Amino acid sequence: MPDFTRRTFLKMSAALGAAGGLIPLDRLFAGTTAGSGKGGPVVISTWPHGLPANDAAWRVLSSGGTALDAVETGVQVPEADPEVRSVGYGGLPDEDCHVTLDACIMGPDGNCGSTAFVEGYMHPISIARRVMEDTDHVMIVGAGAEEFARKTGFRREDLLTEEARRAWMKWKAGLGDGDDWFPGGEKNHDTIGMVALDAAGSLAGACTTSGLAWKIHGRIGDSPIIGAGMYVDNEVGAAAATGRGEAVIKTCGSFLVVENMRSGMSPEKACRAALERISARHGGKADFQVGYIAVNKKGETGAYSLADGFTYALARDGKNELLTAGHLQ
Ligand code: SD4
Repeated sequence: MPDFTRRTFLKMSAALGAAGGLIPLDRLFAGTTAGSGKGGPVVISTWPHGLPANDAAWRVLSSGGTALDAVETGVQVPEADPEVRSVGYGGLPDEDCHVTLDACIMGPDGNCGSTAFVEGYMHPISIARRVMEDTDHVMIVGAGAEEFARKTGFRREDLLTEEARRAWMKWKAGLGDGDDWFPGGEKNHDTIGMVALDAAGSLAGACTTSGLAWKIHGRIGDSPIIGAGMYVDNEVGAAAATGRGEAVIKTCGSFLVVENMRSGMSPEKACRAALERISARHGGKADFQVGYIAVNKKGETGAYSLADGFTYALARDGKNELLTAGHLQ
């Protein structure tokens, strides 16, 4: 199981080259069966950090790997990137200055694993995968998850960067941003959710986050909750969420998106309809952001958000592009 360190991240970044750390996808796609605009392989993930994550996922898919390996490998990139302040290493801490991480993963066979409120391990997504594959449980959290990670060979490390500590001190002193869910999605909440369809037609998904900055110690969002932060049904499609986790949990967000696709909606319509559910509960004036991404069994993709400003990365057909989702409000 890959275990990235800051050093391997930096090496990987160097290997990826200058322009935003991206290998041109025409090279990555060379010799693969991609190219139809539909069907696999395809990878979709949230926010601009989805671009390098998609590149890593694509390398797995284009060498014949599975969607499950692709999404785990893909989301490890922002987990290891200290510049991404909402995922893994460098993530902003909670109100007591603890970096606590949440993640989940799900494969085409319907098996899934999850971990939450974990400190000191850079790759909660890989802990979640171990929970899925090495136990008959779905979710292991907190101190128990840290012990599980230690016993299964993960290395403990300090995830609080100097930059994140300084941001926390500023917030603590009342000079920083509040713990708002900024509608534009620019500030304190940029979970990576990723869903993929491989060349064999199998779906998988992963979601990993440090959650809301300055959250109450012990708070867990939607990201590690199967059916909320992410969901896969290999007969139908897969979806993942970003934004205000509480609103996503209350509506079983990713599950709802997949169920909407089951009833015949396109991925984009399915995302939009799930957001309408949230919006209606807030009188059409939700003052926070939620975004969904989705892929169906045919490889069609879509995304939508409550507020303006949700971007997502889509890799297929020789391109890895950052797109802006349509929005409800
Ligand atoms: C959470 N949904 O912890 C996560 C945060 C997030 O984009 O998505 N940020 O509620």
